[in-house]
Amino acid sequence: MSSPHDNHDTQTISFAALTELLTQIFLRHGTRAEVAAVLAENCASAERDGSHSHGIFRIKGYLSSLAAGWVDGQAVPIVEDVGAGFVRVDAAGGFAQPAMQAAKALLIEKARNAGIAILAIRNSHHFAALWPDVEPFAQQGLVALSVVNSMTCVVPHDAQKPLFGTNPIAFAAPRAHGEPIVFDMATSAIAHGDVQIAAREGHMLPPGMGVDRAGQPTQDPKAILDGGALLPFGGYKGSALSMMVELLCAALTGGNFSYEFDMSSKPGAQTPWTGQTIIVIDPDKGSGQAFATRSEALIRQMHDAGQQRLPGDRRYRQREQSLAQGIVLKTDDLIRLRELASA
Ligand code: NDP
Ligand code: PYC
Repeated sequence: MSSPHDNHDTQTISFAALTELLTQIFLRHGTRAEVAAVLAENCASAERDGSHSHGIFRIKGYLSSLAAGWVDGQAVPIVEDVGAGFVRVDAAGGFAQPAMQAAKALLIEKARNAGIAILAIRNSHHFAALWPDVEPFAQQGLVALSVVNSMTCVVPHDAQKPLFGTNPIAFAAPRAHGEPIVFDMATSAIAHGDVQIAAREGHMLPPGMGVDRAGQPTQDPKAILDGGALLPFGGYKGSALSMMVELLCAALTGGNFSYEFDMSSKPGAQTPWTGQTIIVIDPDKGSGQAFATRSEALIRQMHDAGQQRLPGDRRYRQREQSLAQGIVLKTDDLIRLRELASA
C-alpha cells in the first residue's frame, strides 16, 4: 500500500484498497453487504476526486448514526413501479444510495422508453456528495438531475430562523469528447461539511456564509455551528432553489422536509432523514444523436469566451492523479480507518 510518495504524515492508498477498507468498516458496523459496497465506493470515490467534505471525513458520522440506531444499515429498499415514467422507492429508513441502486435498472429502462423518468426516494438518509448519483447516467449517454434535502441549518432569504437544509443540486450530461459535464452544488453559500472542516482546522470563512446565534453575520465557523446558521447562496435566487429542492425531495416523494425530523432522541445521529429525487432524460429523443456533439460545441464556446475551468474539471484532474499515484491520506487517518475495519 505504501509508495515512494509516502512521507511521515501522509501515505497513499489505491482506490481499490480504500474501497475495500471502507467496505470492511461498514460491514463491521452493521450494514448488510450491498449497502457496505455502495457506501464504500461512494465515499472512496469522493476521496479519490478530492471531494474532501464528503470523503473519509464522513465515516465518523456514518458510524455514529448506525450505532445510534438512527439509520438502518440492514434496510431493504422497496421499489414501486408507479407509472410509465415514475418509480418510487421506500428506503425503509436506510441509506439513499442503495435505494437508488435497487431501482436503477428500472429507471433507465423507463427513461429510454418514455424519454424521461423520475425516481422518487423517501424515508432515506443521504450523507454524501451528490455527483456520484448522476455522473454514471451521463456515462451511459443520459442526462441526469438530482436533488436531495438535508437538515435545517439554512435561513431562507429575508427570514429570521433556519428552515432549509443545505440542499444540493447535481446535474450530469454527456459530451462527445471527454468525461461528462457535471456540476454539484449546495444551495447554501457553503456546504455544512466545509464549515465543520474549517472549524476543525481553525480557519475563518469568507464573508456572507452564515450568521451566529444572535442572527449577526459571522465568519467564524464555530459560531455558525454553535447555534448559528448558514445563508443561501445568491440571496433570494439560491433560497428559491433550496425551496424547490425541499418540494421535490419531500412533498413529491413522501419523505421529510429538512425541518420535519428530530435527531435529538437518538444521541449520535448525524445523517439527515429525508428524500431524494432523480430525473433521467434520454437526449436522443430530443435531438437524435446530436446531444453530445452539441455539448461539445457549447464547451468550445465557453472556452473561447474565456472560461477555462468547467465544473467537474478539478475533480477529474484529481481523479486522474489519484488513480495514477494513489489517494493521499493522512497517516493518522489511515491508521484510524484500519482500526475501525477490525474493531
Ligand atoms: P463547490 O462550491 O465546491 O462546487 C460546486 C460546483 O461548482 C462543483 O461542480 C465545482 O466543480 C464547481 N466549481 C467550483 N469552483 C468553480 C470555478 N471556479 N469555476 C467553475 N466551476 C467551479 O461545492 P459545494 O460546496 O456547494 O458542495 C460540496 C459538496 O457537498 C457537493 O458534493 C454536495 O453534493 C455536497 N453536499 C451534500 C449534501 C447532502 O445532503 N448529501 C448537502 C450539501 C452539500 P468541481 O467539482 O470540479 O470542483
Ligand atoms: O455538507 O451540507 C453538507 C451535508 C449535509 C448532509 C450531508 N452533507
